[in-house]
Amino acid sequence: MPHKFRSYAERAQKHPNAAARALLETIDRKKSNLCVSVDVTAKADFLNIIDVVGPYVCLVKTHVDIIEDFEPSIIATLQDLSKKHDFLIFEDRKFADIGNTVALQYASGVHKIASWSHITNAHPVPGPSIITGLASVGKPLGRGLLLLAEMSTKGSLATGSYTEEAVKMARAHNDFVIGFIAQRSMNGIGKNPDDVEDDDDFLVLTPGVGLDVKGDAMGQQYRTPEEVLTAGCDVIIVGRGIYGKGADVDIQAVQAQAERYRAAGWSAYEKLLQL
Ligand code: S5P
Repeated sequence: MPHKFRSYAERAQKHPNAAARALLETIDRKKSNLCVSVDVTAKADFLNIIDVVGPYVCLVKTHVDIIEDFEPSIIATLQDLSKKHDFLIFEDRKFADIGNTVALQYASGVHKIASWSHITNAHPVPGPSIITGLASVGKPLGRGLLLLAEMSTKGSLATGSYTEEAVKMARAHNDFVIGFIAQRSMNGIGKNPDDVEDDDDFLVLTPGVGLDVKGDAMGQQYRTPEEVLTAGCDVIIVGRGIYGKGADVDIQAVQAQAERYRAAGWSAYEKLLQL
């Protein structure tokens, strides 16, 4: 049986994973299901954007490996901003290797992702050992993992039985896997709808969200916040729709767009609550 629509607050009370609970509580407290993806290459732009969007988001998504002038103090500042504005951090690392290697990539190197990123993600392509590897580092730290069960891009291979197997892998490791990068609700997928009560509570974080354009020149596809919330997604991930496409970042425009997307995501949620 599919779930009736549940509020973020209700889900927060019951969720067994600390990172998932923290995210659901933050969403409820800030009335924001918006995650801003800060895909810029200069340290100054990265930190300025985060400071300005901070009040409007539940989560900041990073690709720290694209920052040209990366230095460890960036992480300390990011953590200060996370406390100042009350948001969680999601390094979009998309791990995809054997367990031993991903454990090293997660814990070590220049970025030491596990030490500061509340949530990270992985491709399920290697099978369950990728979860075991990442959990060996992340679980003791109270982190949460998302599996990429679907992608937003044209021609994505993550469909059908691949998606279904990803959900089964997550269900078997739901002490560490808190949900998915996907385009719709993943609850109940791969279960027999006739004989199983659906007790899944996976978070679905959804990229490919834009209010003004339908895609880019490199295969990205956008839907509106209302479309993705209606499809059963929980968090909208927005990048260029908020920080723009040009080389120069217009910080006032960034703030206006963050507020616009927060309002759109939240009103889509409130509509569903009232159904
Ligand atoms: O299927 C996906 C998965 C991810 S995590 N499609 C995506 O676009 N992403 C990420 O979301 C991508 O790496 C980028 O950081 C962000 C979308 O950015 P935008 O500028 O297109 O909104």
